[in-house]
Amino acid sequence: MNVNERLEAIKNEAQEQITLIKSMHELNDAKAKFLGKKGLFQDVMKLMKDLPNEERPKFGKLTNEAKQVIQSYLDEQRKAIEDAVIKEQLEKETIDVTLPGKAFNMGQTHILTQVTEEIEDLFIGMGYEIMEGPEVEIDEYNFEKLNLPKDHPARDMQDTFYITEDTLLRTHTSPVQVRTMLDKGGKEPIKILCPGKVYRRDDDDATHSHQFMQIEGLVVDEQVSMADLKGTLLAIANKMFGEGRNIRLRPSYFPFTEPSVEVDISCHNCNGKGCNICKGTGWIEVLGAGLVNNNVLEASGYDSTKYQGFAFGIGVERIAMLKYGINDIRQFYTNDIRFIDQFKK
Ligand code: 2NL
Repeated sequence: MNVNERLEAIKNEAQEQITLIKSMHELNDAKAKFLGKKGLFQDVMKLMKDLPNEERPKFGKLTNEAKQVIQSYLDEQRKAIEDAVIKEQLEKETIDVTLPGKAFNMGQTHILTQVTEEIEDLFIGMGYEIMEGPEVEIDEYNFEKLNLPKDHPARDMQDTFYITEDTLLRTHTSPVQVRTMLDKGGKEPIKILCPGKVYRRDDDDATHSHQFMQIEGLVVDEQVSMADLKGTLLAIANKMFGEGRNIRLRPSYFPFTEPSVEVDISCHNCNGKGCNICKGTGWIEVLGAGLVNNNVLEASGYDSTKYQGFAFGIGVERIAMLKYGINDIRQFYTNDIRFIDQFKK
């Protein structure tokens, strides 16, 4: 075999083998085999000894060209292997967006917040504004301006926590309405809903709490009547206890309304037939309401010969207890996750 044939044979062998290589490790072995110090070219070098002097430069040139060709095979294959690795990695890392996601534990608003927001939604839909105010109030706004002067007997039922002689934890959200009436200066109509935390001196048990949540509503305008109040109460009944509920008004007394009523809703459990929830009566007492007492309107700057109003007060815990069959008001405040998680939407 002459030198040329030998070089051609090595190049062919290199091409054949290198193009089949799949790993860098094998590629390094191939490089050693073809181009290394103890590689195939050693044999070729031996052939050089037998060549006449004048042919040696030509032989050297051919040898170098052959080495370059083999190096280019190695380079190409290295590139091919690297590309294949990247391609495989990309395929492995493809995100299958159709796989189900990891479920994570979502919380939810407290059941009292849920009930409050449901009532807020109803009233926002009827054009009311949601108003909030301070929980630490002055006696004047919590009592005096609501027709509850000092030593009025109805103050007994609303004893509270006093900060000073004249500052106290509010016993209802009515002072928010008083503040609104004062802000409007007795001139503009009012349509507001006032949710919030209220306080009373009480001994806690299954149905009493010294702190609870209330939602009061107030409408003041010219030509407001008991009919407007009744329509509004019926809307609350149907929103909170389902379509088809009826209401019944019984005369009552609140210092801030005249006339005053207790509002019963036809039982959502037995539809009025009588059951253990409505104690056989078919009716459940859920809130108090009335037409705003003239003294209250006047005390906050409204001319009672021109303006009338209606107001109502809802106990949020009571609504939630009836709706969800909760038998102890203290459940709302213990922050027991087993209770709270029952009201996931
Ligand atoms: C109840 C009764 C009621 C009001 C609250 C009110 C507020 C103003 C004027 C007149 Cl500023 N009234 N609020 C009226 C009637 C009843 O709450 O049993 N709540 C749980």
